[in-house]
Amino acid sequence: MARIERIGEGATVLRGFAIEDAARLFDAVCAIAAVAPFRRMVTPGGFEMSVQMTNCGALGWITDRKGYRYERRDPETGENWPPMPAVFLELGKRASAEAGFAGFFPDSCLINRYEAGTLLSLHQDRNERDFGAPIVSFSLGLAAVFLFGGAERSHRPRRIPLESGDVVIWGGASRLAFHGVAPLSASVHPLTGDCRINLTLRKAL
Ligand code: MD3
Ligand code: FE
Repeated sequence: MARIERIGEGATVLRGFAIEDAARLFDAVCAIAAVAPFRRMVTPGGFEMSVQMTNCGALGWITDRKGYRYERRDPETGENWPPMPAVFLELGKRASAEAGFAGFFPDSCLINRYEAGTLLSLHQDRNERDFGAPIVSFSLGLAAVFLFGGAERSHRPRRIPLESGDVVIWGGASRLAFHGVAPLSASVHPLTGDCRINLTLRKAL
């Protein structure tokens, strides 16, 4: 079973929780990306993000010149986002229950793809309606250093290494914490090759 680490109020790492399912998760990501390709989105300020993103589920998170929001359709294809794979839902529910958030029912999954040098600068996830629901994240492939800050941007973040199969549940007082990902180091992983994939299961509505 996974090793449980409490890293903050409401924030729990389940080390290796998804190791046995990592290949199934990655296969599902590849099937989603075949329909809704990874792309670099543009921030409202006009900058292209270094992370490549896609989504599955009833709603998908997007950004463009008009702002950050959830949309039912992929703006690239005009189609609905691909459905949430059963394995995402099942593992997300199990992981959140393990961390003390029973009844989590995600309607959205943002999928991030990092290559060497890709980073995610400090931000809060606040486009969801219900901050009472946690966000559950799955790391696949190359390891990364997660930056876990506080309630204010000025709070210096802690560095938390995340490896393939690690699952983190962010809820309670940590739900609106500032967070990011340090630039990814170049390496190769047997599952994903030269990249890191992160899934975040969310209750957007
Ligand atoms: C802490 N993704 O997609 S997942 C994101 O590794 C995002 O791709 C990172 O931040 C990644 O928005 C980190 C872990 C995560 C997700 C949501 C959080 C940590 C969080 C919300 C509040 C606090
Ligand atoms: Fe985030």
